[in-house]
Amino acid sequence: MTAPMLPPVIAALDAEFVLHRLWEQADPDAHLRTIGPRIRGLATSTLGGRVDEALLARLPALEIVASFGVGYDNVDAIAAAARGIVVTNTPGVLDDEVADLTIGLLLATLRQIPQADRFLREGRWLAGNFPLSPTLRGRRVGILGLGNIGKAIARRLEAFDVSVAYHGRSPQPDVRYPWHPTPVALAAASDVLIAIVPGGAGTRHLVDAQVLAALGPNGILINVARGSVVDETALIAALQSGTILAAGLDVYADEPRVPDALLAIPNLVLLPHIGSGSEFTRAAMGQLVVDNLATWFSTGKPITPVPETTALSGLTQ
Ligand code: NAP
Ligand code: 8YV
Repeated sequence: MTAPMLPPVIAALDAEFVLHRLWEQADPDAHLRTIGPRIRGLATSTLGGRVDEALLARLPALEIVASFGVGYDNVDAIAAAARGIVVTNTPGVLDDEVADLTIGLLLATLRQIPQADRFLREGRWLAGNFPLSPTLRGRRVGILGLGNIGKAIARRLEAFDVSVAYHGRSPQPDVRYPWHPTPVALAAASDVLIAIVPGGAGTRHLVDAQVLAALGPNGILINVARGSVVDETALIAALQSGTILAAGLDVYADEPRVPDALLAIPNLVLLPHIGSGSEFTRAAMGQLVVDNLATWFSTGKPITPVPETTALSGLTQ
């Protein structure tokens, strides 16, 4: 295990396997030199550093990388596949939690809920009412990445009586929301843009200055995907200049470091990557890490292999 996971996950893996805790080693590099050739399974997360070709080369007996989180941009899954190593993630068990948080972040951004809380605590209500806020009423919402979580967000938005459209690399035949062929086209047709695509090279800066300009001066950006998906410099400029109205962020380019320029912007709600961060959902994600490892070593079939390594796992998805 590269970084600490929840105590029940550690206990479950301890019970079934010989668990090496890399983060507890005074010299992790020297420890890897000693135990690396014997390691058959790796439990990791975004906190555990990148699982790349260099690390995989030090683990010649590795069969499986079980990553905590549905996004697995922390793992070079193509390099793993080339070495015959299965990679698993934790899809499905966090969709509702992340979708709930996204709606909360959207409403907090529009109705300025954190700003209103600060206003009251600072005693400013005594001097006059909190200013009127923007509204969700009448807004068109564009979802960038209509996957499992994007669909859970869309279902919730229907109850708020707003229209939904989406962009992905191709239209989904069984989806009735309108599809737009580019992020710019989706932004131009939206007053709220919600990013919930995977991170990595394929989606780097998908939301750039051009997309923000298309979203326009009444536009709201919500990013619950990965920091790499949004050009942070362009976003700072867009918020400072009024190119867009406001934003809500759960993810950043260089977590947990958040640029001072973002911290100084008032029309911005900032969360510390808590999309899936309830005890209930993190426990379910941890259990799926355990189950993937246990099932792999008992049956040779993981539960949730990522697409890049599905062919290795004897499963079709
Ligand atoms: P998913 O079911 O695989 O959906 C991903 C969607 O993104 C798909 O609909 C896919 O559509 C689209 N997509 C992929 N590459 C794209 C590209 N280059 N351009 C446009 N669209 C693209 O994944 P999910 O479970 O919904 O999770 C999505 C992501 O959310 C995760 O990978 C993670 O980064 C992020 N996440 C964040 C948190 C948080 O705490 N903030 C929590 C969970 C997940 P097409 O294949 O049609 O393009
Ligand atoms: C995780 C996430 O908490 O699942 C994801 O992709 O971003 C979060 O749910 C994070 O990956 C923890 O490592």
